[in-house]
Amino acid sequence: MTEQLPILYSFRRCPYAIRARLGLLFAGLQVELREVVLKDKPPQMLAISPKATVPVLQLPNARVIDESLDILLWAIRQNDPDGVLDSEHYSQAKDLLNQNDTEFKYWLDRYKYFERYPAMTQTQYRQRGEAFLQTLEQLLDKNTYLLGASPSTADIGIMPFVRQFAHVDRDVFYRLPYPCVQQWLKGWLEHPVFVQSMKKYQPWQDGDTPVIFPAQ
Ligand SMILES: N[C@@H](CCC(=O)N[C@@H](CS)C(=O)NCC(=O)O)C(=O)O
Repeated sequence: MTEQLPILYSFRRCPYAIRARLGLLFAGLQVELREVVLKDKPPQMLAISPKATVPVLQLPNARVIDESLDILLWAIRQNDPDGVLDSEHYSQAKDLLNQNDTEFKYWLDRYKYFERYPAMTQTQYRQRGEAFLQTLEQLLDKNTYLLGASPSTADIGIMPFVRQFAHVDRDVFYRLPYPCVQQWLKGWLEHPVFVQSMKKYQPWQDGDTPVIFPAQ
């Protein structure tokens, strides 16, 4: 009998979903992946998580985890061969993740969708977001990864958002005075785990053959 896998509702480009997929990959866990179209979310996902955001993880025991950070932590608490939980630095990681998910994400959305927020110019929004990049730059000036020589929850949880910030305008981003952040992001974009996390899947439909992520 095949073991029942957790089900992950995901959206390829969503930074929160990328965070969750990275967590699962670092933990070496497999899930059944259901790629979601945000404008047409499957009723099966809405039934278990009415707040209707991705990612959502449904465990075989029916428990539902619908916050990306909780999915990341759940995964690496099962198995953490690379020591990404790094408990010695976890409270620092938590602070950074909190800054990312509140302040940085706030300015990132405005920088990316500046037409919807006419109160300030796109450049002003970008400059507000850069305050967080400065914090990251100081950390990365000391270490290859945010909190040390190897990736931690902070790197995994934050890199998808810095990627999104950079991709608003790559030329502008790579001209900013944050060489360590630029180097760190480039390293992540080429990292085999990140590359694996970005594999493309067709949107899920009820009755499809289950997609196992990562494939064996
Ligand atoms: N706090 C949530 C936020 C997740 C989130 O906002 N995801 C976005 C996509 S990036 C979403 O699903 N938005 C709902 C929509 O676009 O309909 C988490 O960490 O999982």
